[in-house]
Amino acid sequence: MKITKVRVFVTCPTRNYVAVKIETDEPGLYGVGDATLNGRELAVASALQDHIAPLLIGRDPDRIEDIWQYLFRGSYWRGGPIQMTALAGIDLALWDIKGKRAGLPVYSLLGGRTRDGALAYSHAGGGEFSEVHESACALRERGFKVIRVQCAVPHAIGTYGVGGAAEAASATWGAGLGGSVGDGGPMPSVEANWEPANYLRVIPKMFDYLRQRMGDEIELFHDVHERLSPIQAARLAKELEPYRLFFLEDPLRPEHKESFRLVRHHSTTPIAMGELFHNKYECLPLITEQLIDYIRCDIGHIGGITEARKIAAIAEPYQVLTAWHGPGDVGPATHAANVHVDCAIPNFGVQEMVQFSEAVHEVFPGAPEFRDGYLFPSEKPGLGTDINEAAAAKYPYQRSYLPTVRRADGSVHDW
Ligand code: CS2
Ligand code: MG
Repeated sequence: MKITKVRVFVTCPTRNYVAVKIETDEPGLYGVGDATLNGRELAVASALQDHIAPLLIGRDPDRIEDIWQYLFRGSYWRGGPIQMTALAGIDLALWDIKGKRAGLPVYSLLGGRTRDGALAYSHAGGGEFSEVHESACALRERGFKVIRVQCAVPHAIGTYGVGGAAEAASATWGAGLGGSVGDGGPMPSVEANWEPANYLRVIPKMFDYLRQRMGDEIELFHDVHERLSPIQAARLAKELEPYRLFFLEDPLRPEHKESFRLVRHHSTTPIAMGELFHNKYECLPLITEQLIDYIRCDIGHIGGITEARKIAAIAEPYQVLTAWHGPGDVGPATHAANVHVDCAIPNFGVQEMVQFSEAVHEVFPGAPEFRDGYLFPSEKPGLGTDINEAAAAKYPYQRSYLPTVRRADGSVHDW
């Protein structure tokens, strides 16, 4: 069997997605992968169509690991989000082909089910604690047993995880920093006047408010989003101990791996990290030193299923569980890959999910099913997702960027 065509799609149903379709010389046999990288979609699309696609024509799609090694090491310049997202798209499409060829869902190719479904979580947020509480209760009503909670930060204009806040901030600050980019596209939205001290004061109060009203049974956690210094993260993790978080996510920037030792030294709050790593090597110290409890890589940014199952295997003996990244800015094929891997490994922890819009479901049918707090992989051969090319063509790319953050003094901070 041979790869005959590699086609790349950039489409914007609700938000931009990049998809890759690998066609073969077996009539009707193709695979679809997701290669979406929020804010750098066109760079990944170019890496795929201008550099990687020509290298794949004529190769045997069955040789997934060989193609992975060839694309990861053969380019010499290895790693990084753009190349690893492109590689993930290819990898997912190849696993999709292999499953279709075998007549088996991908979880079966990976060794078969280790669980009926994957415990899922979604995002609750709000400006005020009462809004976060209302949002969390709505998710609990829908069956979620694990919920991420984010609230506004006093004096900040816009806050991560509080819908629409960053846009509001850019209305105030974006214009002040130049309202549009070179081709007239929208300036990245700006969260402004964000101060760690204000953040560190409000988060323990939010959990106190929620625990008093929701009790101890519901599993709650929070995403720091890489915004704290090591000692600030250690302080927050320690102060949150009484609220028994499921985990505290991304306390530090990915460049500060050694500093996780400081956080670990000061607190028993479970720690999660990983969405900003781009391959198994970047995860190693946090896993082998047991500095984290959950590895949260994004399967769509670390090179796909082939790499994810290795990361899970590395983590198993260290009792680190998986919690693959699953936000709205990776496509349904990555979400499907998440759940196939979740249901075929022994050390699964929890799976992030989002509710896709009707437009996304139209372009990319087959996202995993959510029932009573759990996600279930498709039983169809392959990943179970697809691309509706005609629908994709209805939604052309729209320039957009991730928000940025500035401190009170106007300096850049981590979003
Ligand atoms: C977040 C992401 O879901 C999460 O854990 O960290 O939503 C992240 O902000 C986006 O993927 C960035 O594009
Ligand atoms: Mg996160």
